[in-house]
Formats: sequence, structure tokens, C-alpha cells
Amino acid sequence: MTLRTLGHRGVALAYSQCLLVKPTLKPSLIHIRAMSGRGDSGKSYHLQCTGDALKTANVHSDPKDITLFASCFCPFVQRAWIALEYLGIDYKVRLWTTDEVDPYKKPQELLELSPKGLVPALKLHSYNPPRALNESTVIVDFLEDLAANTTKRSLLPPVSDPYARALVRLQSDHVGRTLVPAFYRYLQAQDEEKQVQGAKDFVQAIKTLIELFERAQREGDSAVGLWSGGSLSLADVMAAPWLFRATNVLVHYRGFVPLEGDQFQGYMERLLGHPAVKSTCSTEELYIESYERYAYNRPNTSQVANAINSGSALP
Ligand SMILES: N[C@@H](CCC(=O)N[C@@H](CS)C(=O)NCC(=O)O)C(=O)O
Repeated sequence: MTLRTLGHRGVALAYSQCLLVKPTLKPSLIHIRAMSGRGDSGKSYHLQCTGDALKTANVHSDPKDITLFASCFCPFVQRAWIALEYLGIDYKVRLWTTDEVDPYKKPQELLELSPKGLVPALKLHSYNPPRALNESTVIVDFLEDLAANTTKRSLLPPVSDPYARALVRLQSDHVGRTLVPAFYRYLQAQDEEKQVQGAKDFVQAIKTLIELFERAQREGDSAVGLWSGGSLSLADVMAAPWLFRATNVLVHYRGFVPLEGDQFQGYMERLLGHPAVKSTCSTEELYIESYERYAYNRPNTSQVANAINSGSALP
């Protein structure tokens, strides 16, 4: 492993041996470089989707039994949005094109749905008065249960195979517990040493996810999970928003070079090309601009950023 200083703000790390566990995956390079030279330009988050996500938002603008309170760049929102699309559940998406749904401004209507004022939140109009749900993982579980009784689509192996279902949940658990915090630690790290450690931890989190995918392929149900060429799984949904942002935000701000190897690249192509994922993605510049505040670790960027800075659990 070699380490090269590129100036006062960053390093390049040529890193070949400890990244990948499988001989099928070629060694990779991670470059951590000075952050785009010019420094923080003060860009704020976007308010409106672009690209495929905008088209999807436009066809889901009429009132339905479920309203998804959303922000266009939020990866936690994207989990719920992918699940709605894949499971074939009718919904309206309400993006914060105005202050009324901006979670950073904590509008009353959002606080009534989500106690910490975080998106995603669901408003369930089939109840009178309407009820609400928050937390992306809980929302996706709710949508999975709803689909079991309606559209019959599923992100999990059949209930007749509890072990195979548990293996997918193990993958999801790892994403939430390790991969997601590693993404933010890497992106928010400002000094060289922390950026190097951030890169290592993020790559290790992906390696562990791959190991869990391979275990499920051996011991579980290979008809579910894009890793084994099956259908979209709960774990794919949980991980997709951050694996996607690694390919643009982390590449842009940290010079991250995504893992090489046919198997991993094939997985990423299936994942990012999946209609439910692709249709909820905006164009890459939206993410790059919206994440500048994380990349420069601006004070009070978000509750997630504050939790990473203080070493506490994510909200
Ligand atoms: N644990 C929550 C996290 C949601 C979250 O942090 N959402 C961000 C947008 S990406 C938010 O609403 N931030 C507002 C804030 O930090 O005050 C979930 O999984 O739904």
C-alpha cells in the first residue's frame, strides 16, 4: 500500500491488497485526492428532481391513498421510492419544491408525520383521520406487507423459506449498521488520515456485503437478489442509494474508484439499470451539488452529518 500526499487538503492512496476478498474480483485502486481544488463553493441542496426521477415524480402527482413526503437527493427517501415503484403500489410523491416539505425547515405538516422532521414519511389517507409512518426501513417493511396483500410482489424469498428471508435481512442489517455510516464518515472526513481510513472502511463494508450476497447465493434463494441474477431484493433496495452516490458523489469529492471485477461491475449494472432504481435517480450533478455541504463538513448540515461528527447513532 502506498500513500502519496497531494497537497495540504488530501492524499492519493494506491491501495491494492486488502480491498477485495475474492480472486474473481481484480485488485482495485482507491484515490483520495484534494477536494476538487476550488474549495467549498457554498452550493445548497436541490429542491426539484431532474432526469428520470423528475419524469417519475410527474406521473405520481395526483392524490392517492399514500403520499410519500420526499426530497430529491435523499437516499433514505430513495429507498421508499424504489420500493413503491417495484412493489407496484399506487402513490403520490410530494417533493419539497417549496418550504412546506423542507425537512431542514421542520414544517408543522412534516413534524406531524415524522417526529424528528425527517423524510421519508408516508401519509396514509385511507385512515380517517389520515395516519403516518416514518423511518425508511419501517416504511419499506410496511410496503412489503401491503404488497403481500395487494399486488403480490415481494422483495423477499417466500415466507415458506424463513432462512432465505433471514439471509436477505442480514444483508440489509449490514447496510444500515455499517455501509451507510461508512459512506458519511468517508465523505465528511476533512483530514488526510481520516479520508484514508474512511476509504478503507467503506470498501470493507462493500466487501462484507458481497460476502453476505455470496452466502445467500449458496445457502438461500438465488431467485431473489440482483447479485445472483435474481429479482430486486430488500437488501438491494437498502444499499442502492449509497452505492449509486458512491459512483458520483464519492468519485467527485474523494476520487473514489469503485471496485473493479466483473462480478461486482455486473451487479452494479443490474442494480443501477433496474427500472425501479433508475426511475428514481436524478442526474448526477444534482447529487454532486447537493452533497457539497457534506463533503466540506459544513456545520449543521443535517442530523445525519451531526451524528457522524459526534460519533453517535444515525437519527
Ligand atoms: N433514519 C431515517 C433518516 C432520514 C434522514 O436523515 N433524512 C434526511 C434527508 S436525507 C432529513 O430529513 N434530514 C433533515 C434533517 O437532518 O434535519 C430514515 O431512515 O428514514
